[in-house]
Amino acid sequence: MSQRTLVLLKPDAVRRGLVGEILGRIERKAGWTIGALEMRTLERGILEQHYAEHVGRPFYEPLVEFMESGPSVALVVEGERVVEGLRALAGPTDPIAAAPGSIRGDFGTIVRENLVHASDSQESADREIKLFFPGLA
Ligand code: RTP
Ligand code: MG
Repeated sequence: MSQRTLVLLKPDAVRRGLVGEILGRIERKAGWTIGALEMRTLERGILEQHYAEHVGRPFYEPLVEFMESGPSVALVVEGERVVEGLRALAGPTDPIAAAPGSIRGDFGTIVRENLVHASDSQESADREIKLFFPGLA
């Protein structure tokens, strides 16, 4: 079933020069395509909406500060089961627990600086795509 999902390459991925590596992994999956892509430093307003579910948690404020610390790359990925597929490609939140072969497992060590975001459900994907790409049909 073809789906769309919202992916962010977080500021650590951009700072470390991993944009090409991560985009390459996504593009090489059979039939998956990048439908929209933009690089920009995310502002607090969009991050507050994006991470609304985490408001009040101890990691929330440092997470937002990290996310506004430099440019991110936002993209929409389209294709067969991309919502589940991008979560699998990213690996679990904690990079040390993530298997080698996943993006977080291969490149991360710190929970906060875990390189990528991928929508966790179709409902989240629809909401996040509207938030980051309001002009997209
Ligand atoms: P994401 O939303 O970024 O795709 O990641 P996720 O679903 O795997 O993780 P989530 O629970 O939604 O947490 C969002 C992001 O917050 C940071 N985080 N830090 N204990 C901590 O320090 C902590 N826990 C979460 C991570 O950057 C995580 O991706
Ligand atoms: Mg999440």
